[in-house]
Amino acid sequence: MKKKIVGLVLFGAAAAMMTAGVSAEDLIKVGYAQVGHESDWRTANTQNYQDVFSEENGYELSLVDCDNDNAAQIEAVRNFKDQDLDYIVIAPIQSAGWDTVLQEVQDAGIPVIIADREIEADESLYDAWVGTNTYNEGVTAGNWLAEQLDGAEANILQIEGSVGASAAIGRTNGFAEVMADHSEWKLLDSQSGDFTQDGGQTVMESFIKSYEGQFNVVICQNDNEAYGAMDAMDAAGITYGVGGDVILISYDATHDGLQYTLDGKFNLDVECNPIQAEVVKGVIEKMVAGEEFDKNTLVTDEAFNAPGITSEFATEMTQEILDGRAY
Ligand code: GZL
Ligand code: ZN
Repeated sequence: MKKKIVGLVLFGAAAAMMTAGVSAEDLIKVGYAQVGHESDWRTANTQNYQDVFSEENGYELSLVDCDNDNAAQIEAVRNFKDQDLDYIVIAPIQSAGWDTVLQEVQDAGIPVIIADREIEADESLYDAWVGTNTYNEGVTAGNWLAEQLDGAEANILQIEGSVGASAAIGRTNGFAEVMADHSEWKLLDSQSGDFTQDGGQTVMESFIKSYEGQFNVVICQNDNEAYGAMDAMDAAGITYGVGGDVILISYDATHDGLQYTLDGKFNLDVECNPIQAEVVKGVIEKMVAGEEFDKNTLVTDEAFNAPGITSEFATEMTQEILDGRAY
């Protein structure tokens, strides 16, 4: 009889725990050193992490917005280590400079997942990577342009992302690989707009001063830069998009970017999918369970071009696609 009662009492306590949700100390503590708040892409990525790594899902998320400041990001990771969090996720502002702090974290026995972008550190210094292939995104943009120009000349201006960011390096190098096959293309200039709308506008204004009337292609390495470039071209009376004098290519395919693509203001928007937190959570769950997990998981992308354009490298944008997007 006694055993039964004890059983009931224990069961009751466990049930109470369950209904009250897991207790604070049972939450899995995840640190996320986020790039910053430079773009709509980043906002969508941050919201996605906050939705997925919630207390209801059993997590305590410490998200630090590192404001595009590399030193602040390294410090945030060091602080995560000192707080002895369970897992550390890093979306690296810069590709370089990670070896020392990653070694410290590894010595402290905390698993590290590199997310979104890439780093130049040896892969033995982190446990997993979840992100997109921005080199391929650049190749896609190049292949689409070659297909559409079909041998016609291109005088190209490029607004790059943040200096030293793998997303900028990848897109620049991927596009350059295709450009190398086209002697009829000329890259007039390529400067960083730091993935921001102000940066895109400032760089485009300076480009217009130097190259007005000489360019027929503008490539912006994210949608927010493209919004700035559009403002600068509007102010200078330069037409762009379908039927315009300038082909406008962007990256990210955020909601507003795809709206501009649907409207024919963007000729092409190459997707870079920010909805990555579920994949990262899947890796952490395997780590928690002591199960095998993939070292590298690619989050797939596609590309969208304006209606009326057929392409082997991009999907024709429609209202249905826009309405069905997660971000
Ligand atoms: C790409 C991501 C880039 C986006 C920008 O993976 O890191 O950073 O393209 C964002 O919009 O600022
Ligand atoms: Zn060619």
